Amino acid sequence: MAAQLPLDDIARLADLHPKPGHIRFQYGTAGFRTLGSVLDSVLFRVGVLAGLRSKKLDGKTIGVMVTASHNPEPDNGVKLVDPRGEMLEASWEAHATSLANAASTEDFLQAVDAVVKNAKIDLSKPAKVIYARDTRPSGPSLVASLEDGLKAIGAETRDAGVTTTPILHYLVRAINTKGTSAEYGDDSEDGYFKKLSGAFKQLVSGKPALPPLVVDCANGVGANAVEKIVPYLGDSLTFIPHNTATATPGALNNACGADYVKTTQKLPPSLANELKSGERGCSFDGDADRLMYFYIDARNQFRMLDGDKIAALVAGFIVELVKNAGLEEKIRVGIVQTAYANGSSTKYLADRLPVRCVPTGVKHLHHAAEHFNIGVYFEANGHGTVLFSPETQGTLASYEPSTPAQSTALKHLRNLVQLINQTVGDALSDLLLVETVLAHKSYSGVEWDSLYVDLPNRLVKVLVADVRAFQTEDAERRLVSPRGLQGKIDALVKRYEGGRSFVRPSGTEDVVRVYAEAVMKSQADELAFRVAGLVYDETGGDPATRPK
Ligand code: G16
Repeated sequence: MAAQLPLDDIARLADLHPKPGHIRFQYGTAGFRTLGSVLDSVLFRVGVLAGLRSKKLDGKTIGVMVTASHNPEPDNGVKLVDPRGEMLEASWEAHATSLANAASTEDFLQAVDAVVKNAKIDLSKPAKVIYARDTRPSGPSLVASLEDGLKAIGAETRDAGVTTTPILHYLVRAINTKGTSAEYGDDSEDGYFKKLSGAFKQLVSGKPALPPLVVDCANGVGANAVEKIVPYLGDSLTFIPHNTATATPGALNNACGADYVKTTQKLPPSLANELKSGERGCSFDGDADRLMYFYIDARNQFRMLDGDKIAALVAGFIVELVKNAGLEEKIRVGIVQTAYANGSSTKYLADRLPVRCVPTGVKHLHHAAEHFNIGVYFEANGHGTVLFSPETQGTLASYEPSTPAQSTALKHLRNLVQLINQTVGDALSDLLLVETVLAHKSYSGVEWDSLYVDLPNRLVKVLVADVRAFQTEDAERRLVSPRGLQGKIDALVKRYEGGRSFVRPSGTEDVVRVYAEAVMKSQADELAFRVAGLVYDETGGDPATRPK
């Protein structure tokens, strides 16, 4: 007889985690994300879903990360990680949303049954799930709800404890590739730190040591990762960690971290006296999957080096290595960006490499990057990585260089494959990548920054009555609804030299985002606020939240 769902177990435990009646949950850009206090039922149901996903994939291990990343401390969230360490396959997002919104236990059982039937899940298969959480105060109780869900579906579980999102992604891939030709690394934090630090030390060996690096850990879980990797790095790199108060209530992402730096285009106040002219630093976000760099220029001004600048730095370095290795004809390097990429970065990169624009969200960038032999993807917010296709990794492994220069470049490329966390954006791995390039090029922030000059830009949020009224096309560069609004934006943009602006609904917050750029800062600011005004006037909202 075919295996059946353990309906009694599921029902009994589901009764302990009722859905709040008034909320509709949506599996969005980065999973479910909202106030931690309303997520109990969602976590239970995600536990059940993770078990089903594993069964569907023949017992491969699925990851579950409990985090709300850059969002404020009271928020929390949860996302699923597929066996290769990637974001959950898009077709399962609808299953996640339907399970999360079932009104009662009975409805939930029906929704689970529908997923089993729709996805043709063989329930006799094993279910294996690994999970982790960031440092948010709501984490422990949400993990307990998740564990109930995993128990209800009978999953075999592994608790990875408090760790970064990219380490959880790494662990998922390491577990699922163990003993195969695609083995990714030892499935432990120790394995992760050894892999990254080993490759980094090889890459910078013989190069003059860079000055110590100030790291703003956003008072989040990245602080733990930075502390742990220090002994592995030895004297190859010195960190000066800041904002490491993971246990201080309210400190997480508060006036610090990658999102603060990107959105305010300012140094976190806590670093005000830390950096002198010419010195560089960087910021992680709350779960350490984003990285922003910055430095203080000769006039003592803060200068930001965002995801676009990281993409330009890294892509240039990789292209050079590919050429020096004599692999230009075999390996095609490409870039993936979103509409948020600064117009100057797109121009700089498109003059040198193929560039693709996709909608916001790592899953979109990641999949587009897989189409290149080496795909470099970074969102302007600092979320990104580099993917080496399996064929390219094979080419790098088997290629026989004909000169010492080719041999050196090849060795560096092979080490980059080890250094870079290819499952997802990883602040720590990306930091080591950036430091590698700076060491090779003998660049300070100044030379790096001068690759191209950013167009002044501004990002603002608008609180509207219904975010779902906003729909986009053309990789989120144009609105299709509310009808008529895009025409008004176009008319406004035309009046600004070098003007560009777009409007999109956030997938992680209940807001609409407005981006604008122009040749002058005052014009970029004005354009952003005028477009925000159009959005506000079109849809209405709480007058207290009118963009100022
Ligand atoms: C998540 C996604 C990113 C996205 C960001 C903001 O990041 O993984 O791809 O850029 O949200 O998305 P939105 O503008 O739709 O709110 P994170 O670091 O919060 O997980």
